[in-house]
Amino acid sequence: MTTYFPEVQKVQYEGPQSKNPLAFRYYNPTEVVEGRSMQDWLRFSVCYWHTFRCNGTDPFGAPTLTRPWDDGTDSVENALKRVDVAFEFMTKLGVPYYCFHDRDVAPEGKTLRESNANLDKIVAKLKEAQARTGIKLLWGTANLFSNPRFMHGAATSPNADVYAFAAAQVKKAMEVTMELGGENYVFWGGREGYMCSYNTDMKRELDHLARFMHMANDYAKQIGFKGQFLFEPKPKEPTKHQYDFDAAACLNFIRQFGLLDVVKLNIETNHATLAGHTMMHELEYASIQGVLGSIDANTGDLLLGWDTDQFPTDIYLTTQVMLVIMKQGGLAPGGTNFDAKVRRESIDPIDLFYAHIGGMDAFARGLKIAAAIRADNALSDFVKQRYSSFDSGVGRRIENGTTNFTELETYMLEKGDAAANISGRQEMLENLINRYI
Ligand code: XUL
Ligand code: CO
Repeated sequence: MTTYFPEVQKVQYEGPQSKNPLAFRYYNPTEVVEGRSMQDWLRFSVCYWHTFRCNGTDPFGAPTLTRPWDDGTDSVENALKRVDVAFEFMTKLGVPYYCFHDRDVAPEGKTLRESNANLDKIVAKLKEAQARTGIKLLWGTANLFSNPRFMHGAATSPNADVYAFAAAQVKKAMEVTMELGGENYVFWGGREGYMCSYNTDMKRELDHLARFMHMANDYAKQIGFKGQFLFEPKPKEPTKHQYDFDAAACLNFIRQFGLLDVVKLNIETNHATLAGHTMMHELEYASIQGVLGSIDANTGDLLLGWDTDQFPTDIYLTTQVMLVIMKQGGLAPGGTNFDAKVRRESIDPIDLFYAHIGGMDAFARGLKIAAAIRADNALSDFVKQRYSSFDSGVGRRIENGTTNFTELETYMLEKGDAAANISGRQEMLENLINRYI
């Protein structure tokens, strides 16, 4: 069989002392952390779009990543060959999952019928490759943003025909996701938002989007698709006002339109930071409300203001992420999807391996560090103590709803002033985290 990465063997765990750049130093899939294997905690996934379709274009420059296996066409033949490339890459890397948009895996045709037929051809091959390698589909999704027909949005377009096209496309993408055993289905509202208030009926657009989600849910029930639906919050880029701005905006929409049992969130680091949040904030906010479903693992650049989708290598970041994920007992059926791309200057196929190995090792370290912090209750004891005034007396009555403003006033009139505050100890806690890192 042709090999597309002849210089790479199956990537092995060699331990922290290894200097081999094509080995894991921390990710040891079967190693048990808090009673669960690393692979089950982390559920890594490779994304098809950045890893196998990204060609290094940017707004100023032409493709730099010309792949030896790619003939430069968007043909079905090239797409079929790409399946072999993808499964060789993922097998050698040792990831259990992958994800795709419909248009990443198969070329769009001139009509919807032709596009669906193209997709069917590739899906048949993906199914074979999954059976052969044991690699599974974490999620599927539909690309409702690249084609010019979606310039005004998809489910929020003012053009009812575009809405119908988007519905048909999601219907098909959901069918193939189900056919491939996909465990989730993602909705990233690429152009579900707007650029200009003067030409926008925001109420109608949001109502239409809600109808879309209910129809998607009805169809999932109709065909027996059991995958978890996930919204992926993002504040801007491409539109100025994205309706799925952040976890809070998504949750408000989900609640307002009765979708709480239907949709959870797929939270992405670079999207969190574009919204002015930390990833840990977004994860915690979603998790405490029971809607943290999955993550897109990447990172932005501190100095650039757009979605750079870089591979995560920062141990503080991965530790913070894993602290929240472990607190909620894991992500399944979600996972850790590397929605990340190599820089356009990293032009060799082997750079795809370095990038993913680095990301996986960073997460494995984050997992182990978070587990050590948790084993010592290093943060949780402090936080518990910080709120202990709510464990008895007036605090207890506030929490269990057995007091009121009049009683609280009487209490404070008698006492005269609140008890003295205690230090938040931020610096001590930052030092403590450094001890574990
Ligand atoms: C875009 C983005 C998407 C979604 C899937 O910023 O993150 O690739 O993950 O549509
Ligand atoms: Co993403």
